[in-house]
Amino acid sequence: MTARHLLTTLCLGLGFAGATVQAAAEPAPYGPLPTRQQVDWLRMEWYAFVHFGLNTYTNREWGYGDESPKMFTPGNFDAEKIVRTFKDAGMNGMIYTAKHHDGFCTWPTESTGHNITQSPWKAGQGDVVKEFASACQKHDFAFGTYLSPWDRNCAEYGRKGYLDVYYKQIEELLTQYGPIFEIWFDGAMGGDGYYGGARQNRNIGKADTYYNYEQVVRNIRRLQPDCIIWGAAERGDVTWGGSEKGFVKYPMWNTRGNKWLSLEGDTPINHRGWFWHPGQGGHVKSPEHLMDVYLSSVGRGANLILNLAPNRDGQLDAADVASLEAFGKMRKRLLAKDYARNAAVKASSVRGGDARFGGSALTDGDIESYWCPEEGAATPVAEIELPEETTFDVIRLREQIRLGQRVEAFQVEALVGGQWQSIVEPGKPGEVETQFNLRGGKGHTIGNQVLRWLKQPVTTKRLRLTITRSRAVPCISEFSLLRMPSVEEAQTVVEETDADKPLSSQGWSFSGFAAEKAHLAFDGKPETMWEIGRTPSHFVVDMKKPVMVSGFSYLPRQDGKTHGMTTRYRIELSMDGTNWQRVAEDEFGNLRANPVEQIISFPAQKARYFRFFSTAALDGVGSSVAELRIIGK
Ligand code: FUL
Repeated sequence: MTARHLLTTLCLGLGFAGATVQAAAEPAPYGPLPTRQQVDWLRMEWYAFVHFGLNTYTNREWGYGDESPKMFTPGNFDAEKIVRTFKDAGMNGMIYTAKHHDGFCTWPTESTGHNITQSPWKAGQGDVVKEFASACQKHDFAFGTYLSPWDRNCAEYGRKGYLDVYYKQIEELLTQYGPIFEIWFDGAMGGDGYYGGARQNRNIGKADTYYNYEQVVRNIRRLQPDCIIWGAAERGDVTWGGSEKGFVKYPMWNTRGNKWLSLEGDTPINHRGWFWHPGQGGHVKSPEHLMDVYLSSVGRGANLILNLAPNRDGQLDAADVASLEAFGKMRKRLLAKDYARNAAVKASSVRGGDARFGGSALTDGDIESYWCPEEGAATPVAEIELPEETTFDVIRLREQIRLGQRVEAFQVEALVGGQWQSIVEPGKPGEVETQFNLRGGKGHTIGNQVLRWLKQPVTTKRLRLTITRSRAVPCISEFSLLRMPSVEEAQTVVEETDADKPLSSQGWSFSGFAAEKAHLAFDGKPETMWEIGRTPSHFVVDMKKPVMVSGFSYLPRQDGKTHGMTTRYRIELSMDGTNWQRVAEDEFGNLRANPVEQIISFPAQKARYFRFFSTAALDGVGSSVAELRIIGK
């Protein structure tokens, strides 16, 4: 790092704090911490719930347990089509009710005869769990399952005998269908039911004791350590959001007692209920309502599970799908452009004066880096300066939850007409939002993320974020400015997105082998090349500032010759040009026959320097690159 660069970094990172150069240690974790799995889970944001079983055929929400499996005849069930619908909408997984309270198992279980082998569908050879699990795996989509503890069919329910049945079911689901990202242990317990013909009311007492959730959780951790456990009398990782309307209360703490326990907001997309019901078409929730649900679950720091129920034919309801698609587009459009990205930030206080904890972490798009003031800084302020006057109406903040949840209240102000105006009022102790997000909500907790929809759009160049109350020194990873689209706007193509794209090479410099020719690989002209008479060889690109790099493209020579085409490459990234990290290494196959652009992506990483190695090439000793593009944002 040159002296000038060091100075620039410090000025940007520390702003008016002024500081000496020293490395400060990360702040000590505070309170209960999430597991790695809980952090990964929170980043999934939202996924689908699928209620589909015998209730689909009886127009009921809870089956009694005496329904005939013969009714289950979803002639046009197409798991892949359903999964694609979810994925296209931007969802990140699905959870299927493998067994609901009626006890009907939709996979060929050995635990009970009341299962799918008794259904005429696929001549008793069907397995809904398997079809969903395989479709999810094929489409790289997370798959989870709901297995009702309450079983109104089983004769042994309420007695010890049922536990063997239930544990067997858990084991089958967790060992025969690949990775399960989440398993639901519903809270509805005991009551009247068929119970093998007894038609009784069965009370199980304390669910935690009867099901022995302690042991259940231990078994699941053994079978699938990455599986998130929902419910299980709060012995799991996640618990109920508190309403089946989809919102969670705000402020929202992921900490309950001395445990990290996140919330999941759950709701069906259709007002008629969790299962499909005849004539439900007119009862679908509107895309605007779904946005409210989203802002009031994900936007309060929880996750959202949104139910879509297949009909008797096995297909999703057209009206449900239309609303999901419209909402999915709104969400994508909302998140597509962060108007604060790369904005300059001056922080009133920075931990140990270390640029690593400087304010610029708020706008760097890197969810891991964070702004951290000095311990004891009472109400630290980060001032954000946008390159130009910008209009927005949604503010998003994220905490670095790896270190625990800390912030109790924050305020956002904007400089409008020379006056500082409060656009998110700081929350006061005791205030609670108990319903859907109302525009103009206050700034309480942050957690994984908080989305605040302003009363009206604001146009400004300068903003101020103040952490007004925090349980420990705040660690804020992101500050974003977004714009809420209307349903209609969201239908149109998103033009300005923050999606990864080839970066402009303007101002970049090069070093390494034949460095003077390296710019020819970035000039947009395939006929001019970086070329060198040796392999392995490499060149280094200095992008002049850290960017998030997530891939690159390589265009082999297009002049009809093949020698020098790189057949093995390696990519390394660095922040300082000295310490390198390998991010990709592989082969470019079939270039001789088909010398087309090769596009490679890897997990996004912040870097200022990019190093391209040609470690093997075609026909001889040399290497060449007609065009290379670095992809990122
Ligand atoms: C509840 C159940 O009783 C409902 O039928 C539904 O499955 C919902 C997701 O959970 O507790």
